Amino acid sequence: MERIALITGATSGIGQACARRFAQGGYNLILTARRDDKLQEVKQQLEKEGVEVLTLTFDVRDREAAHKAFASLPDAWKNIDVLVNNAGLARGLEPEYEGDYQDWDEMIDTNVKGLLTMTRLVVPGMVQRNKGHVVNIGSVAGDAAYAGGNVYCATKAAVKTISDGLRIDVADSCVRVTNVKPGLVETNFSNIRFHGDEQRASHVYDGIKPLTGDDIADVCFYAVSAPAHVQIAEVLVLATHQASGSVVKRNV
Ligand code: NDP
Ligand code: 8X3
Repeated sequence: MERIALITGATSGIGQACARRFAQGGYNLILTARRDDKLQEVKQQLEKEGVEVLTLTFDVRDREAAHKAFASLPDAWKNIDVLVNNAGLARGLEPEYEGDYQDWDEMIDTNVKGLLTMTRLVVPGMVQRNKGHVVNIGSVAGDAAYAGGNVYCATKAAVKTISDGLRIDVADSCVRVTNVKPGLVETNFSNIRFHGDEQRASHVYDGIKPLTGDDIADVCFYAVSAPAHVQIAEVLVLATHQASGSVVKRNV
């Protein structure tokens, strides 16, 4: 069996780009997300390129479904070399004191608790085999809050701390942990953030050339491909005219 990468949120954006990049790099793939039709499209496309792809359709917020999906893997596919914890989202940009409870729950349950569930499922095998790499998709949003970012920023700050904690807990093994922190990446992210308001979403990238999912996938693959003694702990990746979560120079 070739090396195996499990990528969550592989139906769109950064996760789908990671699927393509790891496929090019010779990995077989376990791809997960909620939308089965999209997962099958991605699988069919990659299989044309000679990669073996297994899909698991579940919501990372549903811990029981995640456990069942993982348990359903054939034994050979349980030896996961790379876990890309990518599934995640932002909802809204309201001031914290006007935030929507449902939006908050969705972000915390997906970005924090979903990521933890996948870590809890996959990493024991990595530690046992003394081999593996966890790539957590954090964000520049986790470095400092920006206006209206409140809870989303907090979830990404949690991803940083969770990554740091895991790195400590696996330091006596050969398992490595990388927190990749992108800035503005043009994906479906802003459509989801603004509940399908495409007009509002498109303005997020006005006057700036944003990053692409492929840019982030390249960074994830680079971190995983580093020599075994090199642990790229954290990478902040910004578009050239973005300086931080709240400083973006447009129409430069
Ligand atoms: P997209 O909306 O394009 O992709 C999000 C992916 O996550 C989809 O495949 C979606 O699949 C999956 N997903 C969302 N919720 C769940 C869930 N509950 N269970 C399973 N899968 C889920 O956004 P991006 O590619 O931009 O986002 C990917 C990650 O990158 C997120 O963690 C995001 O916070 C982070 N990020 C994004 C940045 C950006 O500017 N775009 C910048 C920094 C970080 P499905 O709907 O089929 O379940
Ligand atoms: C996504 C980047 O700046 O929209 O994490 O929060 S940002």
